[in-house]
Amino acid sequence: MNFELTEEHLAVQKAAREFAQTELLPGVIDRDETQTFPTEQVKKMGELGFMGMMVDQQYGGSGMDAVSYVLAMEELSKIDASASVAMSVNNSLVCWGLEMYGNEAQKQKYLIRLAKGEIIGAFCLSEPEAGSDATSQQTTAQDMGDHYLINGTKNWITNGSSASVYLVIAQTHPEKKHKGINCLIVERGMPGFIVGKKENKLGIRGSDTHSLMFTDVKVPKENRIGEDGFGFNFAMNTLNGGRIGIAAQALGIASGAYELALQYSKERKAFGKEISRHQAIAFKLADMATKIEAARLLCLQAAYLKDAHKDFAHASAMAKLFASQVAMEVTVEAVQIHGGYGFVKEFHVERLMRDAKITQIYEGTSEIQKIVISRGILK
Ligand code: COS
Repeated sequence: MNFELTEEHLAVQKAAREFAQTELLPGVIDRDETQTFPTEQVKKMGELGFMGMMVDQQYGGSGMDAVSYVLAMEELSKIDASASVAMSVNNSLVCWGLEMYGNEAQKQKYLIRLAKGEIIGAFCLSEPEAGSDATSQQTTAQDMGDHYLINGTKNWITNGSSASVYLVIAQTHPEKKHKGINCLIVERGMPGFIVGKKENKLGIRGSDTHSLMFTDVKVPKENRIGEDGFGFNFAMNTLNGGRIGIAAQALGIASGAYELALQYSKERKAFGKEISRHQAIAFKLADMATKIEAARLLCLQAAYLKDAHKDFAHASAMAKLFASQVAMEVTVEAVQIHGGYGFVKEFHVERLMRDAKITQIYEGTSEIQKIVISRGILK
């Protein structure tokens, strides 16, 4: 067993760390306050190859492994989880799904530009009444011969208004239940497709989360991914990889908060010495560091299994379950270590605490991860 990162991994980590400091940190508090999508920053992330990290170079990607992806996600999420969720969705839900299951024409038409970050994508599974219970899709894709007609509403869609390409999951054959679901590639601007209201959120406020409405949206059959009825399996397989991205995001939020708390505790004095030299604080730091290291190992293990083409569904669910819990625990402690300063925006930790919560909810709640893990154990 080798725990060493390669030179290439270290270079990706360093590049992501520098990018986060120079490009994401300036303005991050303001973007959170004003709910502003980091448009320019995401464009630069595309130019640096962060938007299609694992996509083969022939399709415009960086051709890197999932371990590199985890390292980059951690570094970017330490500073700006709104930018990193745009990256995560584009990389693991949209690009990976298209590269793995799309046909050559779909890859040429959509994947190349998505992987280069020239455009970004969205993944549309959740509905007003189908979040965790994802097989209960109410959005329909009626088979009209050479095209489908999509009708319905999607909710909580990350990159909702900034995306150009949307992977929409919809029911074609209700009698076949989840075996009748399809995934269709929908383009922004197709008649009948409306981007609905933007959600005013607790955290990741720079990320644009929208509902989407579809009324008789005509989508050519060539935009279906895979065979008729493959859509639900497509969504599940894609989410397994997405969960590695969100686990790494949670890890980054935790380690970002921890680094700020560590620094603060070495500067702030109380009762005649730095607070880090009080055991009450030192023990908190010890607990935080240990949990973060455990979360990191779970994230890297899930990425390693994916890179080795082994089954990673169980490992990615464990990584997401644990890392998101660590993100909540560590950010709360980081605020506590900062005392009153932790409660104000300038010190960043209150934002990280707010951002942490969503990692226990999206791309499968913690309860869903426990379903995936327990089914794996018991099968
Ligand atoms: N990986 C791959 N395939 C999976 C899977 C996973 N983690 N979980 C379920 N599947 C497959 C099953 O193998 C089954 O396919 P087949 O019939 O071809 O064998 C199909 O999906 C349906 O599974 P199941 O019968 O277990 O359906 P259930 O409704 O009991 O449970 C869960 C499915 C709860 C696991 C699923 O609905 C889920 O993951 N929900 C959360 C969705 C989510 O993450 N939403 C967030 C929105 S995206 S931001």
